Amino acid sequence: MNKDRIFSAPIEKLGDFTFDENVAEVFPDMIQRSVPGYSNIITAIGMLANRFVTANSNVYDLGCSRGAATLSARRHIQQPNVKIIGVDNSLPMVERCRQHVNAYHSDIPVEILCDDIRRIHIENASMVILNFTLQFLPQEDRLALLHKIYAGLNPQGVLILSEKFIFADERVNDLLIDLHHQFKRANGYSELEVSQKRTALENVMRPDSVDTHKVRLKSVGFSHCDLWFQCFNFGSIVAIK
Ligand code: GEK
Repeated sequence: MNKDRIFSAPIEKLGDFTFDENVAEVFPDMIQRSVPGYSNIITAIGMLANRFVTANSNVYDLGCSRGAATLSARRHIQQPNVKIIGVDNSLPMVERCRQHVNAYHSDIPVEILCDDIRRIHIENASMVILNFTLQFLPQEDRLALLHKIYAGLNPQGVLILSEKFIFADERVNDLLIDLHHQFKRANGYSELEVSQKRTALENVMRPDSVDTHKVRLKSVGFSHCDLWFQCFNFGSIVAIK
């Protein structure tokens, strides 16, 4: 696996973080070393796919990157006539995702679209995965996307929404941010890497609180929703139509 060294040397003009060729190349290493609980969530997405995906339905993986969640879901789906649609607007990610997905044999077809998740149509879905993607949309676009997901889900369909969170209690918020940085340091990132990445992400990634997510999910109509996983300031919410 190619190692993420993107922010290891001082960068004079630190621009906004983008999912370009360099990031796509090292992405599996980057996300594994940066997101606490990432592997647990990927594993659980397989378990949830096994429970929720129904025959003759679609599964959407929105912001699929290199396809980790798609592959985990595909490995565990038992129902016939299911199709998985992965979507990402980064061409370098999409190219690697298609290669990666094709490297494994399965009877379940996967289509990887290079498109903006705000533009695609969602229909006949039994499962929609937003694994660390919603946080990259402008805050004003999040509600409309969730409305579209809700409308495209079948009754009893599930949305898995994994995000970085902020916390209203400042003391707790600072503690969890600090523990996240300690996690990154323990995974071999230097102080410089942690701080340059944080600056690059400042304008690009705007986390919401768990409460904000829950209120929004209820407002679009989800009957049931709650946090099913948390590690420091990262976690995942399950919402059922
Ligand atoms: C995983 N889910 O490994 N339309 C389409 N794609 C987008 C958009 C958009 N508007 N905005 C961002 N992306 C993956 C990890 S990464 C999370 C998801 C992270 C894409 C972007 O190109 C990137 O590939 C992905 O969302 C976010 O389970 O890097 O922290």
